[in-house]
Amino acid sequence: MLEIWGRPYSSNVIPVIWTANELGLEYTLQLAGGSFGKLDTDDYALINPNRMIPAIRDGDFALWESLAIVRYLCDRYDAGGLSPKDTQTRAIADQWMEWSASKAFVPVIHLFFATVRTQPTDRDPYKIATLRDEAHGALSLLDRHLTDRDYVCGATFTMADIPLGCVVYRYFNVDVDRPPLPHVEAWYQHLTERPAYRDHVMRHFGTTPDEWAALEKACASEGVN
Ligand SMILES: N[C@@H](CCC(=O)N[C@@H](CS)C(=O)NCC(=O)O)C(=O)O
Repeated sequence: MLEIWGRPYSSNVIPVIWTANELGLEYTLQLAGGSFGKLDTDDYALINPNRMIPAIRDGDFALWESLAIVRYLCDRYDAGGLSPKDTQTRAIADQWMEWSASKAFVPVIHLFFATVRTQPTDRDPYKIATLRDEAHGALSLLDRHLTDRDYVCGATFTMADIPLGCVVYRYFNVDVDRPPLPHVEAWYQHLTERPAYRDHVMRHFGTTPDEWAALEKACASEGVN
């Protein structure tokens, strides 16, 4: 059976868990990283020598790097569906997945840490506004792209929507004022209709250290560890 190693609240693990559920795959979640540890073990180094999450094991095959895992799962289990068959459509999917990691993820994750993971008394309004502007600037490009298409690759949902869908959930759910992004908002509404997105991406972040610790502990009921 497929094994996914990681924590279900971790930003790079969420796309992998969403993909597996979108594909209807059976898997076991092996809780690792953060308070679950295990990354320093010799056994884990055989799965991911970077000692980071996520990683998967599919039979004898091990793979790390979240977006490589998303591509692998879609290629192996839904070629021609979530993984577009047409070479140029596939290239466009790859382009936006790379762009998600290089341009959109970075300001949004920093904005997330500057808000959700920083106690209100320690938050820096200038830093938050700067990160919000950077995130908005990046996502404006996606907004223009989505002007005349429902999903990133066109009329249907593909793997290209997955990393960006995770980024956008965080952006839309941190406590900041946001300028409008009408086409991204419409696309996000489509994503919220997908059960796997609702169950595995639209999760409460935990806003205090205690709440966060409780969420981490609750993960144990979702995994085999
Ligand atoms: N580029 C890598 C980044 C992996 C990464 O940064 N993982 C973080 C969690 S999001 C990690 O392993 N941190 C150590 C930990 O959680 O204990 C990927 O996309 O898989």
